[in-house]
Formats: sequence, C-alpha cells, structure tokens
Amino acid sequence: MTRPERGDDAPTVAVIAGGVGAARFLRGLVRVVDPSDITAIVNTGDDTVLHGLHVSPDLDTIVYTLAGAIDPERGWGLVDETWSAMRALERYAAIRPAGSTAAPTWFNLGDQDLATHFYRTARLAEGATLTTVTGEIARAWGLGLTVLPMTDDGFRTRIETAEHGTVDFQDYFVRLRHDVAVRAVEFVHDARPTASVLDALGTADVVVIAPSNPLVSVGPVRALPGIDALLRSRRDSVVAISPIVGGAALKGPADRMLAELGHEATAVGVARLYREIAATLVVDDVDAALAGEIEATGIRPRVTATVMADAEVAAALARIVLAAAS
Ligand code: FO1
Repeated sequence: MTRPERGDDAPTVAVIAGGVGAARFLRGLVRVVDPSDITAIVNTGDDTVLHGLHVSPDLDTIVYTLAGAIDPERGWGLVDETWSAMRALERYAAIRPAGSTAAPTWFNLGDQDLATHFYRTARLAEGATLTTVTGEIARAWGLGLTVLPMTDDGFRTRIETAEHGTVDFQDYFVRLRHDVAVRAVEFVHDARPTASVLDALGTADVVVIAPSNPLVSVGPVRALPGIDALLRSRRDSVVAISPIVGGAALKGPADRMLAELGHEATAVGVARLYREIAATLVVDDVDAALAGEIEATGIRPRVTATVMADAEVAAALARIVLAAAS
C-alpha cells in the first residue's frame, strides 16, 4: 500500500457515514489522504441496547473495516468470529416467560464483538461520552483517523411498517429482515450534534456524503439541528456519492425504502434528496445516461466506477471525489 502524500495542499476531509458503504469508501480514502486529516461522522440512529449492552453497529462496522478485521462476507461483525455466547443464550431463551424479552437471540453478537460492547457500556456507565469511548475504541484498533458519533445524545430511528406497527430500527432491519413494507421513518430524539461534529463539518476542506442509505443512515445526521444549514452554507465543497447503482442498492433496503416512501429509487432520486446540501453527486458508470436528468435537479453529476469491490477501486473513487470538490 502506498502511503498518502502529505503536503500543504493536502485536504482535510469530513465524511458523513452510515455502515458498510461508508466503511468501504473510508478504506479507500485512507489510502489517498493522511488518516489524521480524515474525520468520519457516523450515524447512531441504529444504536440499540441488547442484554443491557450498548451496541453501535455503524460505528463498529467502520472501526472493524478500517482495522481490517470486519467479516468480509457479512459486512458486519468480526472475521473468524465464534458464537459460543449466542449458543449459550438459547438455554434461557427456551425457558423465558411469556412477555419477557430476556436473552434475545435474533440479533447476533459474536464472542469477540461482545468485548467491544462490554467496553463501550462500561465506559458510558462511568460517565464517559460516546465520543470519548469511540475515540478509545478506535485507538484500541490502531486507527489513525477520527471516528465521531453524530451525537452524544439519545437518538432512535423508528420504522413504521404496514404489518408490524412502528418498531425500532434493528427490529425492522434484523428481526424482520427488512422484508416488510415501510410507511414512514421517524427520528425520536432531543439530540444535538457534538461540538467536534460541528467543528469537523465546518472546517474540513471537503465534506463527503458516503454511499449510505439517504433516509436512515444520512437522514439521522441531517435531522440534528444545524447540520443541513451548515452543509447548505458550504454546498460547493460537499460531494455526495449515490448508494443507488442501476436502480438498486448494493446492500440493504435503500432502494425499496426510497420507492415506498415516495422517492425515485434511482440516482436521480438521490440527487433530489441532496441537491440543496451538495454541489456534486458521484454516480456509477451504469447510470451515465441519467447525467442530464441529475444535472436538471440542480446538482452536478460526476460519473465513475463506484462499486468498491476492493480497496484500490475505493481509493480511485476517493481521488475522484476529492477532485470533484475542488
Ligand atoms: N445484521 C444482521 O442482519 N443480523 C445480525 O444478527 C446482526 C448483528 C450485528 C451485531 C453487531 C453489529 O455491529 C452489527 C450487526 N448487524 C447485524 C448489522 C446491523 O444490523 C446493520 O449493519 C446496521 O444497523 C445497518 O446499517
């Protein structure tokens, strides 16, 4: 791996991030920009509490991916994971009284992954902020970039489904296998962005909106007070990457969710969602024919390969994104 060049003109970059797509982009960006010049601002609307443990899936996906420790098949959790604790829980799940939610086994926490949730939960109980604990976890995994939760306050993404009422995000995503029709997305919070998030988004040379779900990954960050106004005020140096390629999401339910909530499930639909906060939308080669329609929404299209099969493709994408901002 070639080390990124540092120089007076090396840009500082803030990346608004969800989980897998953002993690893959960051894996390329750290090859192009010195990690100490990168700040990832990560969605915490997917966070959940299981077995009394605070689980932050998007933060962990980013940390594990950049540490080279992610399970490449699943895109979440650790590679070479073992599942003894989950198997041991089955004993209690079998005898749990009706109405109890003790010993949930629908959300898989691997034995090594549990250590991260133990540490995070214990440090939060000691009074540390999620920002501080996330910094400690990133340091434990040897990361050079700054990883920030979008807020230190509580924030729950809730999904209104046609068949199961309104449920927490992980109930929708994992328990119901995101295989149910979505009627609405709600953000339940009284949260503020942290000072470090506002500082990173205000001072970075370039802001990138990663190829994450615009509604449930980027949406929570945008729902925090002041974020959209800040992005609008510096729109010219904000570049978004479409997570929709050829009318489909590479991972997860973004395409179906966009359509169900009245948006177009194409790069044009993504352009409409971002045109006020970003000057450029990077779209995949397969969507080249949509460039005119994207331009007509008021955002400048940049067409290139966005499917990050490996870190080299991700690095090439990162170079193009940075060039598009300048
Ligand atoms: N996703 C699943 O589909 N099933 C799981 O059992 C599961 C467990 C899990 C544990 C830790 C973690 O950090 C992520 C986990 N995920 C699981 C992924 C997670 O639900 C999603 O990646 C995000 O919340 C959507 O961005």
